Amino acid sequence: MQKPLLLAARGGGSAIVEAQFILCGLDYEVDYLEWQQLAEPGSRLAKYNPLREIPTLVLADGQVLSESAAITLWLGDFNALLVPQAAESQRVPFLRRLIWLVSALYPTFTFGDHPERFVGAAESDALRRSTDGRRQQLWLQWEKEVRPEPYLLGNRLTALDIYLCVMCCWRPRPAWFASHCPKLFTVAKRISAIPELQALWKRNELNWKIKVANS
Ligand SMILES: N[C@@H](CCC(=O)N[C@@H](CS)C(=O)NCC(=O)O)C(=O)O
Repeated sequence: MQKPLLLAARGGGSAIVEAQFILCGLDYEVDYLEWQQLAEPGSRLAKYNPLREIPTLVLADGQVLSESAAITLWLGDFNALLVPQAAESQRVPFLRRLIWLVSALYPTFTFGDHPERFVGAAESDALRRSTDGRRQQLWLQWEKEVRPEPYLLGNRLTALDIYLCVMCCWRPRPAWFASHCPKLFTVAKRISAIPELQALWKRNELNWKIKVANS
């Protein structure tokens, strides 16, 4: 059977999906695009996803699955390792937080990374600043609720831990998490140390950022 193809960019949200494939032991191929290629209308990403966002997964039968949460739930249909199933007590908090991550937190990057798509040049800096500030508030909200025992949902490693670990490397960066969200940061560090993920962090240049915050 043909393997699913993951369209990716180094250090981006595709690492959240790639880490899940690796931990679940599922076969896949990955195609890393350069960041500047993502916006190009003629890129190989645009062919599959008109939003031109990664992660975008091309399934063996040719169907396209974009959106990290959709991919996460789809993977959970094959392998329950990282996705609590209906009978598990973690199912509800998992779904709630997964959708919160992609509908409340991820969009702060959508608006802040490309403010020119949403506002005029004069407002661009303000939009980036306000979305950066909003994101910090959201992380602080989660920090209040979380008990890292040892993972975000207790003793059950889930895809939420992977999201956190990758997103911790993005603005406001690991040093901020270490000082403002120590519980979240503890979990991120724990995930960053998983042996099977070391090569992935390296090719995504995500590992050293965690180490810098540690030193
Ligand atoms: N809702 C999407 C968000 C994906 C997303 O924003 N990806 C970013 C990289 S981390 C991207 O592709 N940015 C390129 C662009 O917007 O031009 C998901 O959860 O997968």
